[in-house]
Amino acid sequence: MRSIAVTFTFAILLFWVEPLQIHANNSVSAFVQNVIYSNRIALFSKSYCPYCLRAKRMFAELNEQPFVVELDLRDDGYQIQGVLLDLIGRRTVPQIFVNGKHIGGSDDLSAAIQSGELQKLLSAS
Ligand SMILES: N[C@@H](CCC(=O)N[C@@H](CS)C(=O)NCC(=O)O)C(=O)O
Repeated sequence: MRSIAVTFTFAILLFWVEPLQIHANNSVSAFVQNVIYSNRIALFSKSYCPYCLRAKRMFAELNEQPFVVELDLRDDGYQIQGVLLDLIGRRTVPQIFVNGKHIGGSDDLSAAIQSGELQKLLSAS
């Protein structure tokens, strides 16, 4: 009798909690997609991260203002990092997108500036 009650409670919890989590993940995923595709430059960052500061400095030197999402300053920062992992296979910050195209982290940004690829992508908008 007790095991039936436990199974029943577990089933109720599963049916309740699972859709709530899927809903939360969907809205975080929609937020990430919106940030990437609605901004010329999107920068997923952590406020204390030296690589992120470096990326911000590189954009400042180019007189460009990225749209910055500071993951450590948001309640859903960990989930955003999970969505980014699914999307691009990377968990580190910064992650930079220009006109919807994934550039990568701070080292990749530096390489894209050196090669002229970044300026090419920026001039598309
Ligand atoms: N080579 C990478 C290094 C990035 C990196 O190591 N970032 C650290 C923060 S400074 C990180 O994401 N650590 C894992 C985490 O914060 O979850 C780059 O140039 O972007």
